[in-house]
Amino acid sequence: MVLKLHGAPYSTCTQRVLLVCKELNLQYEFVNVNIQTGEQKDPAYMKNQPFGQVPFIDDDGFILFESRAIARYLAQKHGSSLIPVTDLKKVALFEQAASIEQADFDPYAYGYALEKIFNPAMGLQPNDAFTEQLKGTLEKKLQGYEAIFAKQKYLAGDEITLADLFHLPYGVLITNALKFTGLTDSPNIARWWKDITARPSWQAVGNGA
Ligand SMILES: N[C@@H](CCC(=O)N[C@@H](CS)C(=O)NCC(=O)O)C(=O)O
Repeated sequence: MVLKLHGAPYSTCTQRVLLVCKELNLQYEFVNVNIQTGEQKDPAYMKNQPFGQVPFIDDDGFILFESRAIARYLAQKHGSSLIPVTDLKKVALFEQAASIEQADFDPYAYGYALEKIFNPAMGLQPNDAFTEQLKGTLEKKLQGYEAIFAKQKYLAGDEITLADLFHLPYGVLITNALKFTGLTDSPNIARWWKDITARPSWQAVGNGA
């Protein structure tokens, strides 16, 4: 049975999985979940995603949620070099890179987007002091990225991995919608960012495929 991806096309977490489906050239059926009307909170939906969020996959009856876990599962299942599995040191460097994204990038990029995009869309006022703090912390964290990219092409070494791709949905959102310059104004980060945003997989997802 073809892989089913339950998600919302413009949700960043769904995009993270779509991107990997495109990278791997997978056949999949997209099952649209209307998060505007709260379909993700239906009890039937929550049997598959107990937190009432998108996305989840149904791979021939195997249900999996959490966008990064789905990406890792699909990449490993299809033997992709986007996730190293045999060389212990490469695996460790990949885990380091994946942790950087989740600890040093996502909380601040997501928080910034929440305060300035998602909350205002629901009629909530952004907390300006908190927003500045999130943005400032993200800029500071990116100095660490600049130091890493002065020595290597990608976050886990000289080969691209899922850890790089995981940055795309929120990185592009804050760059485009909030004119955040942290991913484009330092030479080595800018080189990395240009490289990963130009990938055909992201071009397809960013254009709504
Ligand atoms: N850590 C989860 C986060 C999932 C998540 O936050 N999904 C958002 C869309 S990006 C969502 O479903 N929002 C609607 C809601 O929470 O009701 C993942 O990566 O899959």
